[in-house]
Amino acid sequence: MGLVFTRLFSSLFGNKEARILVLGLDNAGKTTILYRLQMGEVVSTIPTIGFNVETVQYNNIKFQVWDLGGQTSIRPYWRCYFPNTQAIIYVVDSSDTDRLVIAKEEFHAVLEEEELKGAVVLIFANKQDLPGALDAAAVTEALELHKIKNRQWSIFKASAIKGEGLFEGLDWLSNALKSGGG
Ligand code: G3D
Ligand code: MG
Repeated sequence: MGLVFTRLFSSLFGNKEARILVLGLDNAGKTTILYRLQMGEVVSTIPTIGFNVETVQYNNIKFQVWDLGGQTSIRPYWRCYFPNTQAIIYVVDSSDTDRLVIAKEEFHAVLEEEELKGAVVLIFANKQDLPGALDAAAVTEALELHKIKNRQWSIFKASAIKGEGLFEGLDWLSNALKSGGG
């Protein structure tokens, strides 16, 4: 996966600083995906403001990960991480049907952020290996993805544990970014 990643992303953005946010509820599989991609060292920071951000720097591209759905009081601090964000990778636990409503609300709240309005969105319907996991169509419906306006988005089923679907999603993302989104 490391080499694949290099092939897809090394030519993007030129030397411009770029950011890709990897977001979702806790336990969705974000950290697992980050390690799966083997882009480099994952640096975990706990800023004084109290939420954990994992960062992987890949050339000029910064991948940053944190959990949504916690205390609302820390939300304003998320905005420090919004400038220069070209893409959002939103990760959903497709088997956690109880929390899909929260996952939907958090997702749409993020999309409303002014500084993220140009960002391309890739959604991973993760944990497809688990029994009872909703398929991509059902996750699309649950997240109300049809409400997304004026941006490029796509959803891919994935199993971060098995390493399935990640390439397909990232391939789409790199093409979307090349074609001018983000
Ligand atoms: P987060 O970073 O979004 O909070 P993690 O989520 O990457 O820490 O993953 C949470 C748990 O889900 C982990 O299990 C991890 O192994 C598991 N997980 C991640 N992706 C998949 C997947 O595709 N399929 C399955 N079956 N499990 C997955 P543990 O037990 O380590 O807490
Ligand atoms: Mg994590």
